[in-house]
Amino acid sequence: MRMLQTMRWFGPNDPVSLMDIRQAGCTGVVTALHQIPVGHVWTVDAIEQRRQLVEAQNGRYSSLHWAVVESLPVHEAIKKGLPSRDTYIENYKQSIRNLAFCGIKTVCYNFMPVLDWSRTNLNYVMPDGSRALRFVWEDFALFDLCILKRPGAEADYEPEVAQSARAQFATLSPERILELSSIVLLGLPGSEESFTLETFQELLNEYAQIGDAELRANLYYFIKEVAPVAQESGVNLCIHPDDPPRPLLGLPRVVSTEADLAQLMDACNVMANGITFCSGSLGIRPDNDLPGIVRRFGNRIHFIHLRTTRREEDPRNFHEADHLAGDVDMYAVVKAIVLEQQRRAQAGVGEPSIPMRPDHGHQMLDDLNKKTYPGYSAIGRLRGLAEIRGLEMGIRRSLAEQEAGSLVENVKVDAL
Ligand code: DNO
Repeated sequence: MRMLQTMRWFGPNDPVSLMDIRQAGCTGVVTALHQIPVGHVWTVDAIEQRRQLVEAQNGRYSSLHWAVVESLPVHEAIKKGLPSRDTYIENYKQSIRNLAFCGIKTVCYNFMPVLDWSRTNLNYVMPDGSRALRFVWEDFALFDLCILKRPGAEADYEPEVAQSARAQFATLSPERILELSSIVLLGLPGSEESFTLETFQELLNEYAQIGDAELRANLYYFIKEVAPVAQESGVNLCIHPDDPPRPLLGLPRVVSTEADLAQLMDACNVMANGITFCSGSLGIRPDNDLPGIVRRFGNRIHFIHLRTTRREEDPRNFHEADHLAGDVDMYAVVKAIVLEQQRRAQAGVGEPSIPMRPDHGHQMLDDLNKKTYPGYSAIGRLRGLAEIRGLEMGIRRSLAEQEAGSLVENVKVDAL
């Protein structure tokens, strides 16, 4: 009754193959129909085609199955609460029903306006020569103030940060300016497209009237519509937290803290309204108590991303650390997950084998010479998964031994 080990696969164009994922020790695959434009219905045909690709059996190799959709993206009209949102919500419901029909029952999504995750460096060199993803607040300020030149950006940065970003900008080569812009403007994970500065600014402008309260209301409106349909279809929805978990570029972010998660869970009190517990994103904030979140939201956690970052001297900066060597206490997190799984097994309610993927990994060894999706090279994730697998096994065994030990103790006491 271990966690279900999975890896993300971006589809047939992913340089990491299904065979690689199988040999990493996974049985589950996490994928999405990235080719379908956001907001369109995922038809049964399209889902089936992907499922067959993932689950194709040739009799010789161990089988894989499509365990989780990541992501079924939410159309911007829904996030903005536009009148057209109801049509997109109906489409979303239909995609959920179609996925359920094809036997795919776990669906991850996020509610970050315009952007998905944000970084400023995709090639940060670690002391061992491997490469990691990094976020530097001042570089982000530089992009915002000097490259994008977003109206009103000034107000979002301390004067020292703004000043030093400007000074640094003056020294940047055109190549680095281009590089930084393309990193921030990278489109959705799995897509080859990215925004231009102009289209990006237009998209930001559309949020001018949408603050924290409006975005929250739009999220709760959405979940109240879709979660009952998911519940009825036997599908578990699970929201991915914001990454990084704080407002950026003047855009609100409403899934960053435990209080945000609690409010969302309360907005529609059904099991299908669940959480993707991403230790990497939530763990960027020191005020998020990760094992506590697992304990408190236990039965609503339908999918797990395990990864950790390390905060730097300026705690707004971070880089992605080795899976067991960052700010997240991975031992405490995995222990809380194991206990939640045991609770489910004993209660006979919920799926004890929660799907988990090692989120991101360093680009290392042979992968340093390959072009892969940022964060999604094979070997770094394989390393992360192997470490987590060992940690999980150690925790299970020691819990079982403790329990057996206390049983023996009880027998001794009873015999006295
Ligand atoms: C980054 C991922 C996110 C995640 C989406 C889920 O690598 O963790 O892009 O897939 O936010 O909707």
